[in-house]
Amino acid sequence: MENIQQLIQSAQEEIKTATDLVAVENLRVKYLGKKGLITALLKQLGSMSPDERKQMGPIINGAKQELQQLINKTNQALTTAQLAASLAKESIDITLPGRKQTVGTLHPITKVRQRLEELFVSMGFDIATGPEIEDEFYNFEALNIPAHHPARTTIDTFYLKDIPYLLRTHTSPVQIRTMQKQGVPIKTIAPGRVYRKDSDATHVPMFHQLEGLVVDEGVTFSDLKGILNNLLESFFERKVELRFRPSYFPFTEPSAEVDLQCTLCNGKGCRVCSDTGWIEILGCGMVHPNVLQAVNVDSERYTGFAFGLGIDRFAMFRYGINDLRMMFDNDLAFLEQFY
Ligand code: 2NL
Repeated sequence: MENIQQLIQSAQEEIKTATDLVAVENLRVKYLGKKGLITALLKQLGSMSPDERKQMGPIINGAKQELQQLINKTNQALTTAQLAASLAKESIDITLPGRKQTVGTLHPITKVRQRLEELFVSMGFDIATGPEIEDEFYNFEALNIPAHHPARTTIDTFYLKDIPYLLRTHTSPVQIRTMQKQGVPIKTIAPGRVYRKDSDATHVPMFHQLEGLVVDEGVTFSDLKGILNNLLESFFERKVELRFRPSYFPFTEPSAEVDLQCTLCNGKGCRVCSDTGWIEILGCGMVHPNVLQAVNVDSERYTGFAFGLGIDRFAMFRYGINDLRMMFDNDLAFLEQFY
């Protein structure tokens, strides 16, 4: 009898001081499980005398019920406490602003290339593309650049290892291929990536070029001036003042470099134009007869003009960026400004 009271009391103590659900379950097994201590007492009832059973029955059964209730209550309390603790830990600040969904944007160079393409297409040009890995015939020979020309040295050109190929240094080979395939007359542009080794603090070894080529009977330098004037006024959305300065390229004769009057200072000279009043924007000229002959075009009957411009430079003009390298740093904070 006293033993039973003691057993019940220690069971209650243990359950009350249990700190987690597992401990409570272990105590339930210990006292009320199949081989539990209270269960064992219940089993003993069967072998008792009727009097004894009458006295002990209610006590043991009562103890069982009481312990079960205590276990239930403890389980509930522990569950609630655990939930409260995890809620406190996982609490979120509902006053925080939502997360913005961002949408990708086209690279500024891509946007400027597309803009130039649209303008040329509106003037009746086709768009041609070609391989970035070329051979010496298409990149140099056909363009009247002889074997010992400095442009052909390994100093300027990326040559592939062990095979007679190189990374194109301009998109002219695309024009050569197009003339070879489609013949003349031709009126086409070739935009794309080109590679030159001369990288330094302000030059990267890859840049984007757009070349134009028009060959037909009776094409003159005046046609070239007309096309370029038209293009540049459309691109800059204003009247432009151009200056054609004599220059030299192996693939054109005569050749010229085209300067745009600086609009920041109206030709007076400032930082942007290095105090010259003019900004160099492209190179051009009349296609050299040797170039036409290289692709079996009759250079007595046909004449043509060609030009080449740097898309990256045009992007800088359009967006007022003064450091080309920003274009290639892949800094989203910078790139996202040009939507
Ligand atoms: C520049 C100058 C130029 C050409 C590119 C060309 C192409 C053929 C025939 C003749 Cl197929 N010429 N291209 C002509 C003159 C200048 O580029 O400063 N580019 C960045």
